[in-house]
Amino acid sequence: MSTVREATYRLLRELGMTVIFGNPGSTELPFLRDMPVDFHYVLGLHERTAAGMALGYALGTRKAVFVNLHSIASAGNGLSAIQDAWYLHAPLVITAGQQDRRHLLAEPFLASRATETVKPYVKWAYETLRAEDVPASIARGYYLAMQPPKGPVFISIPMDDWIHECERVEVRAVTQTVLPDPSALDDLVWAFDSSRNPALVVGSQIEEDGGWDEVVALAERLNADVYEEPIPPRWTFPRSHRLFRGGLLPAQRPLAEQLAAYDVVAVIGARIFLYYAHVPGATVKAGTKLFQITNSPLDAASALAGRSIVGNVAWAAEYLRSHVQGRGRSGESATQLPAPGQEHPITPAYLFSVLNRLMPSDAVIAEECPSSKGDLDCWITRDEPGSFYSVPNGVLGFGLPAAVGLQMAHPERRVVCPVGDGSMQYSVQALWSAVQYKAPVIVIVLQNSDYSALKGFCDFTQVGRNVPGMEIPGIDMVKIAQGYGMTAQHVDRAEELEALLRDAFASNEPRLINVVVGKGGQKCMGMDQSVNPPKYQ
Ligand SMILES: Cc1ncc(C[n+]2csc(CCOP(=O)(O)OP(=O)(O)O)c2C)c(N)n1
Repeated sequence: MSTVREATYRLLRELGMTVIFGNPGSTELPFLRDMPVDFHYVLGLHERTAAGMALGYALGTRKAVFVNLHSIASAGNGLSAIQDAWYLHAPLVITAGQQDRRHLLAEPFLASRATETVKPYVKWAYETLRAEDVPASIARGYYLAMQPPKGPVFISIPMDDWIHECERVEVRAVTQTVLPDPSALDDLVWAFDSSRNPALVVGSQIEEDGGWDEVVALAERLNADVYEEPIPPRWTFPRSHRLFRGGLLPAQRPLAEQLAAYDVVAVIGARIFLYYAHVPGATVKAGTKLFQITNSPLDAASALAGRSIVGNVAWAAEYLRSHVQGRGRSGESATQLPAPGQEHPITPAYLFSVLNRLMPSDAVIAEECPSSKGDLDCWITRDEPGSFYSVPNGVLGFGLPAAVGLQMAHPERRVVCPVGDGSMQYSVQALWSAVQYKAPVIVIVLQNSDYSALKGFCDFTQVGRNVPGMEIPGIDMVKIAQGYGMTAQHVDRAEELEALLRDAFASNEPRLINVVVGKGGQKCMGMDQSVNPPKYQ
């Protein structure tokens, strides 16, 4: 027999979860005391940051990560990162302390209803009924978190549980690959073989299932045009590939128009479809045969049209590649955009074109720059797997902690975080963690001193500009970063930008560069008024 605490550390070690991201409080201290020396505790000064770094670390390592939050206090503060993990299918095993169960009924200070609070955004929310169930609950949470579609689980643990006696829990082998139905894939093979003009839509689950190479090989065998899913939280196809056609627009009618020329469309590893503005229209043009391959039964059930095939995306792509007939294609060369010039104020397009030229080819981008997304999409090319991550469900605060967690997961790659001056404020404390844990992330703040994306949405939907809370003047990002101990620089002249970026890449330290850019928001997620957006007035 051992204590619950000892049995838990043994289990965590055997499950490979020896890096713990957290923010502590009184209800976690009985667990955290005398942490074994082979464990590494990563402190986030705010729970959005702690859970957000864990999310980045889970995405980078492709393994489950253990998070220890503080009762309802932390579960509430960390909820936006938990929902990011839900939408990104990131396996987080999140625990939080509960008050001592011996006086819980009397609602003591810090009594927690955290399980009810997080429930919609986790695969399992549980409070241990008996102290000796703690290790077995964590083991169950781990297996569930790792089962595709992966995702977060949440376990609330009363603080008196850790000192009880319990049996050790044996780690079991639980397989994680669920194969799609070959007869359903044969129907898609037949559809491809009889198609005039097929297209693929690639989505984030390709990376989850490790299917990058298989999907590229399938696209090349079909010689099919390839589109990225709308508002992609990951890029899952080489951007400079001859078959790559860019991203789909996140609204019904314009998206259907983008796909109108194709008679067979296979959506691989994405939802059908993620929309933003409501622009009524068909999902795809009548007559287009639509298929979805997804590792998520939920996404299959909620698809708006088409035939859904549930199972491992990499396996499906390899099956399709080896069964479809190869197709030819007459050569076309991609049109080259003229390089953006130096202007004052600096344009996001210029910033990204210079960054793209200077970044190592394996650098990783964790992006959160709402109104500059379009420019980033145009000018940043990444051709390697695991190179791009972005906000999965529009809740800001994702980018910076994700970048720090990704950098910890990839010490050999450089992580760059282009982030809006507004977005930065939702999780700014991650700067401190980057410094303390020597994660050499390069943070590029796009300072336009307003919420440009929201102003753009005002124009797009004809709400008008008479809306409060759109300006954010007077933030000194350099001083804030320096206050957290980070080297930081400010630039507002285009001709000075390149030298600063070169210097950041040459150094092996975390760095913040605050770039004053022009106001954005001329388009709404790549869309202008020609798509007939809704009017809210
Ligand atoms: C947590 C959260 N709060 C508020 C919003 C609404 N929102 C969407 S875009 C945006 C502006 C962000 O500003 P910034 O990062 O400076 O980017 P910009 O729009 O200027 O490009 C806001 C506040 C949100 N999506 N998430």
